[in-house]
This record gives sequence, C-alpha cells and structure tokens, in this order.
Amino acid sequence: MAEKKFPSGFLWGAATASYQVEGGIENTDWAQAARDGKVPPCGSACEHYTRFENDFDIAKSLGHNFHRFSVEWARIEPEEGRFDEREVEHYRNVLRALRVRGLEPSVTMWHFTLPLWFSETGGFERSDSPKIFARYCAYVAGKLGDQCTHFTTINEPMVYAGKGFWEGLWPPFRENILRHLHVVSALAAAHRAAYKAMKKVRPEIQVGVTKHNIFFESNSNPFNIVLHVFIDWFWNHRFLQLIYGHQDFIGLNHYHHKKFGTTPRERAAAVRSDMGWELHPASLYHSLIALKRYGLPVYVSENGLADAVDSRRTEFIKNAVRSVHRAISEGVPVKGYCYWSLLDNYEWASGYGPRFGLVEIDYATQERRIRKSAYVYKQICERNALLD
Ligand code: IFM
Repeated sequence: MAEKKFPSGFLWGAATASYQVEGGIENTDWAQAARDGKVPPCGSACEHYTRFENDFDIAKSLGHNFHRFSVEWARIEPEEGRFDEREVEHYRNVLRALRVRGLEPSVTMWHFTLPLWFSETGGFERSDSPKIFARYCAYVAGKLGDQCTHFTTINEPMVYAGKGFWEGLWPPFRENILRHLHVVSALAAAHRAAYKAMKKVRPEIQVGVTKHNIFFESNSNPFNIVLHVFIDWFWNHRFLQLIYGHQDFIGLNHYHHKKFGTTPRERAAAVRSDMGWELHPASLYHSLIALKRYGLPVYVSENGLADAVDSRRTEFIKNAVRSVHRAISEGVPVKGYCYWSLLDNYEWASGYGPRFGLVEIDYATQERRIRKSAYVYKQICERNALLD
C-alpha cells in the first residue's frame, strides 16, 4: 500500500453553517419565507446553539483539527446598527470551545440568511449594502479576531445570487437576470468593502470568500466548447476577478461536475448522491488546479455528499483526498480540507431530507450517531495521510 502523505500542519475538519444547525433563529429572510409557506421550516435544527460543546467533542474524537462555522448576522445585529453583545459572547464561547479541543477555527460572516431588517429594506439591492455589510464584518472581526485568524466574508455568492435572483427558488424569490447581475456586483463590492474594513480593525487576520466552483468540461463539439469556456468563466472565475486583490486565500466549496455534450451511456453510468448530483472522482482535483492561476493559498472549505445510508461516503472522501493530494503535488497550495458537513442539517429548500453529515442526527431525539465513513476520515486526519 502506498501512503499519500500531506504537508505537516495540513488542516482536516468539517464545516457547518449557523442557520442550518443552530436552531431557534426566527428573525431572518429564510424564517419569514418559512412562515409564508415558501420553504420548509427550520425550527430547532440540530440544537447546535446549545449542544456545540458536545458536537466539538465528537469532532475532536474523529481526529479533526479544523472547523469551519458561520456566525448568524441576525443574532449579532438584530436591528440595523444595534449589535448584541450577548450573541458576540456566545460566539466567543464557541471559539474557546474549539480552541481548547485543538480545533483551528474558520469563521464565515454570512452564510445565505439575512437579518429581516436588512432583507425587508432591500438586502443587497440597497445602494448602501456594501457599507452595511462592511460595518457588520468589521464589528465581528474586532470582537472575534483575537481568537480566530481565518475569516470568510460571503459564502457562495454565485449560489446566493443564482437561487435568489435568477431561479427564484430562495429568498427573495426573484427571476430576473438583470437583478442577478446587479446583485453579483453588489456582493463583490460588499466583499471588497468588508475586506478593507476587517483588515483595518485587525491587520493580522486572513480574509477570503468561500467560492462554489463547478468542474465544467465538454465533448469536442465547437458549440459545447464555447459554452463550457464561457460558463466556466461566468460561474467560476468572474466573482474572483471582481474581488481581485481583496483576498488572502480562496475557500473552495466543491460539489458538481457538468459536461456539455454527454452521451446517454455516460449519463446512465454516472454515480449520484441522494441529491441526484453526479459524483465525479476527480472533479475536486480539476477545480483545485483551476485556482492555481490566483497564486493564493486554497482551503477546501466544503466538499461532501448527501448519502443517508452511508454507502458512498467512504469512497467519496477517499477520492476527494486523492484529488487534494494530487493538486498539492502539482503546485496548488492547498492548506486544509473541510468535509460538508459535521452534522446532518437543514438543506435549505430541500429541508431535512438530505443527509450530508459525518454524524447522523435523529431530529426527534437530537441523538448523534457517528457514521462509519467518519471513522475512515478519522484515520486520514490522524495519520495526515491516506493509505491507498
Ligand atoms: O448545505 C449547503 C451549504 O449551505 C452551502 N454549500 C452547499 C451545501 C450543500 O448543498
């Protein structure tokens, strides 16, 4: 058996996001959409808000030394310009709980859910949204930056703008391509403003975004080649170009492969997750290689699959680790890998059906059950290597 060894100090862990796991968040656009019957209710989720220490005990027992989570904007700034010190203290406790367990934290400032006061006054369509977002991010960086050096501002800007303003499936349920383009620009401006404001308060911290990138390819049909090249630029690179010079690292969230011009045989042979997403063994490798051009450290900030019976997760994780190892050996400075997710959680418009967790949640009892694949990942984390 050959050993695929990782650089010393490589970070291994899992990610969560506040709204998807904490429970009890009612003052957001998503909670309002649930009250309006447009998306499934989130309710108490995994009760991670009160059970985080127990959950971090599990992460530590699984060999993790890294954990990505998000702070909930609506908790911290429940009214415009009013910040809640008690919620800041809560997240300081979360950071302490990670640190005492030897888990390096990575904090995301905003992961899809907007405070109601912000969404009801126009959200990122407001002309002053970059200023408002930067004020919030600078405040959080000031309060948490002594306990965390690794921050991302925006989670998956293209997904937020695509689902909310193009497909009309997520709040604010718009289907308008011009609005979509406007919001992508506004998000880039918000990130740039936040980056500068955070670095002013805490020059020592590292700030980036988490970018959802897809591995696109095509058959040899010229039309498909042009389509593939254009969509690759539009989805994967445009936002990163808009924030050029305003990021210390890139967080890569990776889930998808899309080939333009597949044959019926290829479609039939594809292995899929419970979400119907194709599981391409080397797609993470290709997505990492595509980030080499930016010359920045890269963290795989999310990568995972929905697999309720845990029959594909082990192979998925091994393939992902092979991809990261290969990308590093070809010069991509990958510094860490976060599986999505530590826990089963609220999967947005799909509710609680999909099961992404290394740890299964029984939502009736809040019992945590560690899946078998989590132990395979544990071996990789503890050895800092894959025995292949
Ligand atoms: O659950 C989401 C997460 O909030 C953002 N990235 C993709 C995950 C799976 O869909």
